[in-house]
Amino acid sequence: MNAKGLIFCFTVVLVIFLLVTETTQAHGVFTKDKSCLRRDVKEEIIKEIRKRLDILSAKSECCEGACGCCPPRWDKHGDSCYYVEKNATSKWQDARKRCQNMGADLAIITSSDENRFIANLTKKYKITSGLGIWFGLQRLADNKFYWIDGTPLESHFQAWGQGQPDNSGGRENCGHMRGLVDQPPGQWNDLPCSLGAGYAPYPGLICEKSISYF
Ligand SMILES: *[C@@H]1O[C@H](CO)[C@@H](O)[C@H](O)[C@H]1NC(C)=O
Ligand SMILES: *[C@@H]1O[C@H](CO)[C@@H](O)[C@H](O)[C@H]1NC(C)=O
Ligand SMILES: [Ca+2]
Repeated sequence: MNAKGLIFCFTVVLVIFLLVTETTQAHGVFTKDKSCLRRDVKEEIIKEIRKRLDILSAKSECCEGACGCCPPRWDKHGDSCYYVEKNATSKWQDARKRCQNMGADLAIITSSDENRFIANLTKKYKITSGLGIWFGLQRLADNKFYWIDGTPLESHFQAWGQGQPDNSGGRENCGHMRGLVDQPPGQWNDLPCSLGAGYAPYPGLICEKSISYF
């Protein structure tokens, strides 16, 4: 469990602790030596805790056993939420803006596990076109690839399709994951960051943001 998860779970424990303290003080329920609670009071406290736990668990229904939530229509993996959109935009930069408008950014893929998860999402959302989905990788002026958080791709996880990145025509500066016509799923390719109108349906996109803890 990560730090945010711990904080959430700690908060739950704290709420229960405060509840017990408050209830016991309100009723003046300690026996003479102040170490034991009377049985009837104990039962009352437990009943109250159950009631409040029910409210808490109703509020966190979306979490399914974990201490964190993704908004509806987003998919959870690790500490992130992912949003896939089909036929989104011909321009990588517009795809990025779209993600940012949702408090996210284009996805950064750091492991084969994450790549497999996203490849699975291309199946779930039926991303069939070879144009696939834009993600958060771009070639910068030094001719090297960087993730949008500034991490150089070099010596990190990569999943290029065969013969890629080929920088075809010398202007393929943006990264995408191919759709299901290119098997196996999950292969990366470099594409021009701005495709002509004739390319519709356009590449989709995948956004990523951190799980939210309430
Ligand atoms: C991807 O899907 C396969 C088949 O449904 C499943 O076994 C696997 O656990 C999934 N991988 C990830 C990383 O989600
Ligand atoms: C893709 O999006 C464009 C522009 O929004 C739209 O005109 C076109 O019909 C869409 N194509 C498909 C297959 O959804
Ligand atoms: Ca290419």
